[in-house]
Amino acid sequence: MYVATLHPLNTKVTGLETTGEARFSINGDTLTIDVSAEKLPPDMMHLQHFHGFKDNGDATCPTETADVNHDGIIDLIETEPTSGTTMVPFHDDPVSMEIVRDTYPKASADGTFQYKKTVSLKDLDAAFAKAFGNKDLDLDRRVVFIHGILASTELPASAASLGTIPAQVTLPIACGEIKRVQQ
Ligand SMILES: [Cu+2]
Repeated sequence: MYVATLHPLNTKVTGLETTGEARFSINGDTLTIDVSAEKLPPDMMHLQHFHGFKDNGDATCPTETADVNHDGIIDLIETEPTSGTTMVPFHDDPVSMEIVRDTYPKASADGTFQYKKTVSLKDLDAAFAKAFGNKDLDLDRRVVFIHGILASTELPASAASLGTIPAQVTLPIACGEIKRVQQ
């Protein structure tokens, strides 16, 4: 069993103290991913993934110092030095490894969501190895991010994102380091 306690990020932008917990339970060949979160920007879909380093360095959550352009925002690109890159998505089909997909969890009107997905660990390991060349997920060296603020939220042009995806979609709003725990 692995657990990440999710702490808020970019609270000045969201006006919210987004928190949550991600749990990873391994039972034989199955991996069950549970994420619960609250105080999210409501009524919208939130991207969520684990991020990490291809070379298996230890990913950590960004702090205020990650805001290297001093625009008051820790954008997705600014998380890369501490947290690595986007690795495995938590939507309807994590094994697909597709990052752009419209089946991530949607926060309810009260700003919460519950996500639960069980996948074949063998299939996920194989997809992960194909994408990143690692044979093991190495969960305890990864971090979980929840992303996304309301599309109507104004951001400075300096808030960077991936490709053509609006920065509102990828802005990190919660992060947690995954730790191994005894069952
Ligand atoms: Cu992510």
